[in-house]
Amino acid sequence: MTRIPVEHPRYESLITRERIVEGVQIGITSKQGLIAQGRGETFDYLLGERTTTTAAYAERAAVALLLLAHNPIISVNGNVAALVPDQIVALSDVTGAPLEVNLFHRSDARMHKIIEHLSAYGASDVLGKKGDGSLDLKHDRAIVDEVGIYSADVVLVPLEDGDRCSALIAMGKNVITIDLNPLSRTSLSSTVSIIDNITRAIPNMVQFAIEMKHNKTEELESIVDLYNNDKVLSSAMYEMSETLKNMSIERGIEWI
Ligand code: PTJ
Repeated sequence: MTRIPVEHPRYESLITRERIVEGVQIGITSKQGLIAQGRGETFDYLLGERTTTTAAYAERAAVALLLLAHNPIISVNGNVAALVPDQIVALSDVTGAPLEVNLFHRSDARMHKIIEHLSAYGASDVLGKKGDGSLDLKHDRAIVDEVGIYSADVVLVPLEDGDRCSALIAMGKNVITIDLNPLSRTSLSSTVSIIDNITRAIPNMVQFAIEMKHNKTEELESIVDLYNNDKVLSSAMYEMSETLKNMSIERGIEWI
């Protein structure tokens, strides 16, 4: 890994890049995952590289859904495994939602390496290898475990590529997504759309889960009932336009 000095103004962003590159080098992240990360970075820049108030509101609602679920599951792909392996295992532990590896660029070798990688961070019984369930999709993300994603009532799908989210919604599930693009098919179709970088969203959710774990069922239900996903999407777009406006003004460019 290239040494990045902590004083570097782009430290967090550069370290994240190093993690994704390392993920490719050790065979857990796809090369396409690098491009996905680059796309995410652009939206994060527009968002001001911070968790907005409405993103935190969505993260709390997502945790409430996971804690209320009878059969929750957390889907993991190559980018998630490279960026937040420790925190995704922690979220699984605190919410009781198992992890299932589900890949767009699926191969036995990557499945195996990701499961090994998560196990090294303390995960046990990672699902995904069985592949005895099927979603209504024409690509390898259709391959799921019967006891996992297939039968889950609440699914957390970070860094999605779009159509799986719709397929899961069509099956009557509640779907939580983490995607920095508020206009992606994923964000537009999910139950709770978290418009935040996964590197901030998952640690935030771990903290919320620790705080909310002993809340009464009615308290969690009320968080979910009051949740408004359209507000989250429109607020993310507003925040992005405000960041652009403020940056323009700071740099002496007239905002018209
Ligand atoms: O590991 P695999 O084989 O399952 O492949 C995973 C990728 C991510 C390559 C695959 O799902 C893919 O191609 O995804 P897309 O279509 O590029 O979509 C990824 C979405 O996640 C985009 O809307 C990005 O803006 C967003 N994104 C990228 N990095 C982050 C992110 N959102 C939150 N945090 C990030 N770090």
